Amino acid sequence: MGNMSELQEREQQLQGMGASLPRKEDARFIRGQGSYVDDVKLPGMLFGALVRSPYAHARIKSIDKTRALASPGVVAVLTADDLKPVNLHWMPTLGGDVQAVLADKKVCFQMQEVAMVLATDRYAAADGAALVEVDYEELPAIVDPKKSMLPDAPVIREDIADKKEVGHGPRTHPNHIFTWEAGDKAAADAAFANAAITVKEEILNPRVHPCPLETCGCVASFSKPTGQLTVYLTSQAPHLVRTVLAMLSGIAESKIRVVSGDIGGGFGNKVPVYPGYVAAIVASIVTGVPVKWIESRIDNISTTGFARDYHGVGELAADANGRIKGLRFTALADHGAFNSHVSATKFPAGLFSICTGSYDIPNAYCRVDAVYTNKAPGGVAYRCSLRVTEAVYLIERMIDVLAQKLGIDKAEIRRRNFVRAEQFPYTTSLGWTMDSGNYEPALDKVLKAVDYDGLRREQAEKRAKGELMGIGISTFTEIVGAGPTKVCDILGIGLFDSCEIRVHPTGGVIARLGTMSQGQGHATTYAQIIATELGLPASDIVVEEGDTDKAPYGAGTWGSRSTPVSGAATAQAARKIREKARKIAAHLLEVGEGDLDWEVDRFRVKGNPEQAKTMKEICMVAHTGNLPAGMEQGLNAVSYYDPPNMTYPFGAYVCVVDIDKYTGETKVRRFYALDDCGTRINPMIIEGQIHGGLTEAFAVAMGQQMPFDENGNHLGNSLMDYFLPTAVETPHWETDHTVTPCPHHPLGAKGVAESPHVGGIPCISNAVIDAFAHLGVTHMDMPHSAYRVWRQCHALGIDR
Ligand code: MCN
Ligand code: CUM
Repeated sequence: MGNMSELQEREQQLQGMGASLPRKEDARFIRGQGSYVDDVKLPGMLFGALVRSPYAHARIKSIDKTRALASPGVVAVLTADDLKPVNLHWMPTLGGDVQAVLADKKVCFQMQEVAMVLATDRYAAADGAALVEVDYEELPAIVDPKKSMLPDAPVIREDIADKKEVGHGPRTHPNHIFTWEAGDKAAADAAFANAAITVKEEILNPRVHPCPLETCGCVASFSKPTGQLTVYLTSQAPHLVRTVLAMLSGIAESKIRVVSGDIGGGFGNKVPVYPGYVAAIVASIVTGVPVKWIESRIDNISTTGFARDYHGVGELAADANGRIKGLRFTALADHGAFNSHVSATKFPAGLFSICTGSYDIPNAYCRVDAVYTNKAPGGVAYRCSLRVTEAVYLIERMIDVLAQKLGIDKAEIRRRNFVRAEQFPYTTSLGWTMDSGNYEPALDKVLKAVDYDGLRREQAEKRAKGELMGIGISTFTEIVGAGPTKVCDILGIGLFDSCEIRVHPTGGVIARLGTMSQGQGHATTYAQIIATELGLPASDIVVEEGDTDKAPYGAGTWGSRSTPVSGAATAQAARKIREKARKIAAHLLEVGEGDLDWEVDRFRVKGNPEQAKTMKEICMVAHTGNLPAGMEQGLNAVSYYDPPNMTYPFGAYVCVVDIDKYTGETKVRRFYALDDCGTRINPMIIEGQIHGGLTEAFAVAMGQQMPFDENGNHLGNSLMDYFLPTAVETPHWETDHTVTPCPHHPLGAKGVAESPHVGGIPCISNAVIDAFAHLGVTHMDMPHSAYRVWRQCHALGIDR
């Protein structure tokens, strides 16, 4: 064996798992060398501009294209009537519904796509769009989901008014999408009937938008001679988009190529298939030249995948010691005018049933009713792992409400209810089997780091002086890595993921994956996994994603699934290669395979360590004729990984806020975040993800909201109105970690990217509300903007 320092040196040179390797992709990004969809410029390309509806609900009586067609540079104007002959005026959604590509007889939300104007440049297209004359007859709009299913509510979706179901069970009203439930209602009801104490609260997750820096868009290029369709598109899930395009166009999937270049932020906004994409594709098919369509900021905020709009009611039942005996959570989900959000077929309400959180709750029941309203479609986006954000917000808020009612400390009540380390794998009363966790040490570490007892003493002193200080805790568990194909599919396609690795003669490696980075650093972290598994330096490992002609099939990057699913596929593919390399090494060293030990970057003969073959040497030999009898050349492998279970990362967060009772101004004084995502591949990238997710949690908790008036007019769809925190507003984040490996993942890793958002929002809310706890306040809805916090102070009469 080599001495330790030599070994360590070799290991360090690999820059494999555990190294805080700076992101490889940043060398391009910080020099302005990224290549985004709007950078794609093809010869003869036309520009598409969408004509959008000013009304939230209206019948289209007529569309007059004359003036637009006469406008300089305008080549064509497409409407639903033009798409009908090719049957492309409607398209399937990833939620099992259909959505109008261009409005067919009526519009169902403000800014809905009505027509596409094609012109020789972007300005001419915009001018032309302004000249399309649409005659609307306004209809009454439904904005409040609570009014959606009233008996006399106007029917939003006349196209499916008679359908008894839209993919997810019986509908009870034309504006009803589905009802989904989990758990044992009778058992939960019994727990409530027998409980010493019960609490109940209405809790809103308002409609917000992830607002990525780069808006959505595409360049569609159809070649008439070959029948080949190439679409450059900002998608988090290029293969799923290709499948949807094949389904809706009838073009063979082999003749469709979807290419996602660099993505300037996705955050779930770039999962769905949008009408603009399909309109641009049809436009290219019709005109025979490439067509570009890029959203404006206002288009993006008003029409593409928003998040949340979840109207929850939480109930907990407990004994006098605060041990929770029962949980009942219901939610009314506003999906807008079309059910377009991504969801696994069997989980139309996403993974909401993870709402028992980190707690051992014997009886639970949850139910989600989803309805149509005259608002833009969506609901699942924004670092959310399919409604986990809403679930975690509800349980983390409700446990505070319970603690308050019982007069038990908010850290103590969590400790009393945690699933204990020895209970894992732990099956929740709503049916999930959580892989691993170690909650109490994580909480204790955080409380010690912030001197929790000292903070509570300081709070008591401040309260005595009439000042407002709040301490928020969240001890959340996520569910990420969708998911096992036995329970998870989208449009029938199982949610496995893939990695193909090719090793070249001199030891360079190229890996191609079905996922798609939007800023998560995949080019770096997948290379690190391969570096460790194959003993080849990460610097020589190239990672490619996003081109469906090159990468093996996969469901893409969302729900923090890249590490849990594709990270595992990467390890498995690399291990297949290492096993072949072992055979070659055994052949070269004339020993049995079992006589070899793997050591960092080489195989050594047991008992005779001077005899060794490095991976680099084996790479070359694999491309010669000197191979074991019958073995083919090459060192390539592909793995399609079907995860046996989801992964359940967790964290313990503490937030301290100071509130000015005269103005409502709220300052996050301290935020301490401990995350546990099992084995950590790149600690620096994880920290970056956590900073980003916490900043987005701060945005949601403190200021983001998409308001509408009663006619469905959007009241805040520009960055003048919509809160995006900059470095000026953003608090300082302190991070920490524990490591509880995932028992079923080949590397022991869990996902992490969404945890800080999911765990951060309730932590900040809990802190704000805790500041008012001694005054009897149990809940305040987000966002906790200064005005709204001041209103609370005013209602309590403490602002004078
Ligand atoms: N990682 C690690 N060790 C772990 C887990 C993760 O080093 N145990 C690293 C991974 O290797 C990867 C990164 O952390 O480089 C995130 O990995 P993972 O948690 O698997 O999440 P995904 O890569 O699947 O990212 C998806 C997630 C989602 S769903 C949203 S929404 C979101 C988020 O990522 N959108 C983002 N973070 C974002 N960050 C940026 N910059 N831009 C977005 O659009
Ligand atoms: Cu839900 S936002 Mo991410 O899963 O793409």
